[in-house]
Amino acid sequence: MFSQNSHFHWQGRVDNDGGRNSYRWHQVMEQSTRLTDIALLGFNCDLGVAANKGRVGAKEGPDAIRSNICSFAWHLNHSIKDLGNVQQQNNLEATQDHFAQQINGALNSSKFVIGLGGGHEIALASYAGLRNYLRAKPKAKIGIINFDAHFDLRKPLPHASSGTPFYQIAQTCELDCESFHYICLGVAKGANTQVLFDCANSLKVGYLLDEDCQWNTDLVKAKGLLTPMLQGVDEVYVTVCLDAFPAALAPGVSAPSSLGISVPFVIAIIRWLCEQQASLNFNWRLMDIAELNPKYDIDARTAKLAARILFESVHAKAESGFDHN
Ligand SMILES: [Mn+2]
Repeated sequence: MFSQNSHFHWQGRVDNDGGRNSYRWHQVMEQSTRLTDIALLGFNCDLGVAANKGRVGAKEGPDAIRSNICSFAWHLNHSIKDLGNVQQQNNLEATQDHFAQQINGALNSSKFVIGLGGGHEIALASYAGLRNYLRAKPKAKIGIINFDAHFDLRKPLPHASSGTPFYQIAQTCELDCESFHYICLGVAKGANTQVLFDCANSLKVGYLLDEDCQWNTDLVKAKGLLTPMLQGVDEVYVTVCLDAFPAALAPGVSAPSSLGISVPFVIAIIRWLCEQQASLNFNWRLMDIAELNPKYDIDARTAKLAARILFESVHAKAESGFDHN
């Protein structure tokens, strides 16, 4: 059935010059299910990428991210664990269901959970995991922030894929009589048909084009777009599709972008998001990083970028505190 234990061996450089102050990620990573502040969970799946006619290989993404964060310096006084990988089955829905269950469990045993993709079909599973976790708070509204070149709002016709998760979430919201709160930052006009823009508009999706996610001045626009959504939701789920970044920085993805969005833009928004949790009264406890395809990576550039985004997100959360409203 599903393999859950990661075979991954956390190892790397060891400096013996400062006790805990010389620690790196591999030295603090726990591989247990005990309560921790932070948890990692891998999604070894690219069935959605294959169904979307993308180049497959993203199922090897989670361990490539781990390999590249192993020797990052650990500056925090918090606990972190690795819950291993949910393995791909021959059926996309079954793999997503299992990942959703594991995310639900991870949210019960950690305050901040990061999913490591895997294709962007991870988003449907992450959202379902968070929704199930929040079952005790049935009225909790979830807002989604997606850094992505693509809306991923295709209809699952004939199949669900890595291009359909947010349409599927919108359908779930409709069935549950909930409103759909979704903002996509980094949309490449040439990579999304007019049908997808029309769909985004009819679902009241907020978005910025890639050309508007480049500079410090663009942060003002992004914050202006995000603030009303954040004021109206209780929970935020953040998903980073690595194809949002330029191919020079992120060649190892299923569908590379030429222009892409800027890395400092994304890090600045993540930090700002953490700072806003208390004043705008929402919780951010779940994120994922999707679409790393090591097969097409060059010198582990994309995996290093994913590791940096993971590092920055954990630091930003730690600075704002892991406790929730
Ligand atoms: Mn995507």
